[in-house]
Amino acid sequence: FLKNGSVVGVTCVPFSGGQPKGGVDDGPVEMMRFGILDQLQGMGYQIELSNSMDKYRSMRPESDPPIGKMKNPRYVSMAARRVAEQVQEHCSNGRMAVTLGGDHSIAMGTLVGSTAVYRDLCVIWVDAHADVNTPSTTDSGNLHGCPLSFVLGLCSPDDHPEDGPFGWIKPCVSKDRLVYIGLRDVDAGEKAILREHGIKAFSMHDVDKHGIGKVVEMALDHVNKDRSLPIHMSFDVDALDPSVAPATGTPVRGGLTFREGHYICEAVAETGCLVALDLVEVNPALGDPDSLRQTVAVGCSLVRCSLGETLL
Ligand code: 6HN
Ligand code: MN
Ligand code: MN
Ligand code: MN
Repeated sequence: FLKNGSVVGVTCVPFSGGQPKGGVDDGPVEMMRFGILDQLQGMGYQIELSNSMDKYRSMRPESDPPIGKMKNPRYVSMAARRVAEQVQEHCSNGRMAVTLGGDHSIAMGTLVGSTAVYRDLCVIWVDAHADVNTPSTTDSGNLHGCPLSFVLGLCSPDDHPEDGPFGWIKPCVSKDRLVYIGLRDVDAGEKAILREHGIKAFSMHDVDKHGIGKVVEMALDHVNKDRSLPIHMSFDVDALDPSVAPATGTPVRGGLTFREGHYICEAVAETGCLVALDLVEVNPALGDPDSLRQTVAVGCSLVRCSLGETLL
């Protein structure tokens, strides 16, 4: 695995424009306050921190009317574009890119950034949701439910015109290099997309049926048979059961246990192929101080495990 002294490039993205609830923009600062950087240093990593905390808030355009159903399209685009630059910068310098969100719309940026350097990478998306709505299929208009449709190239030209705010996003993730774990709240339009494009997904039903060990093995076999391709894992904390991670904007019952979530991270760490990790949707404003502390703690713990903390 990554040796002592390897560098982790951390990007903090205090951004909430991809969904309506305030507070998720405080996810990164709370994880920092909880000591995530010291913890990673304690594991032997060197930290390179993108100096970005304030930039995202000041980026909000004065006027950002919806485009079709999409809410805050310009703001989401500008933030994601900056994330892309920062992640690309980390990856091109051989750092493991760790991005702390923020809502999940920022993954448009993390994936554009990581794939610019690692063209053959595969994506493991751990989430209660599929986040593959297009600007047409979305019911909510919240762009945190849409990042994958942009990077997979699934949007129609009308939804995603060259001269629109997202024109800078070209297809960069291939359908057969994406796999989901943890799904249990997938919109009808998203189910149609997954079926039509044959995108592999392991739902909570599969986790119950096969157990998490087998599911992760099948997921890795699907996208990374020889365990030789770089991996980008995008971990939405709402993949965990709300009893484990209560402080998040779109909780769904029946999620991953504490151990199942950590097992995924450990198994990915064990491959030695992880090059980019997103940890998103921690919202410290939701729930009582205990839920907040618990959710921030579990977020940090998932990051550490993905970087090998619990491997012997
Ligand atoms: N997330 N499918 C719903 C929507 O609004 O499109 C929920 C999306 C949740 C997104 O949790 O990152
Ligand atoms: Mn989610
Ligand atoms: Mn839904
Ligand atoms: Mn998500």
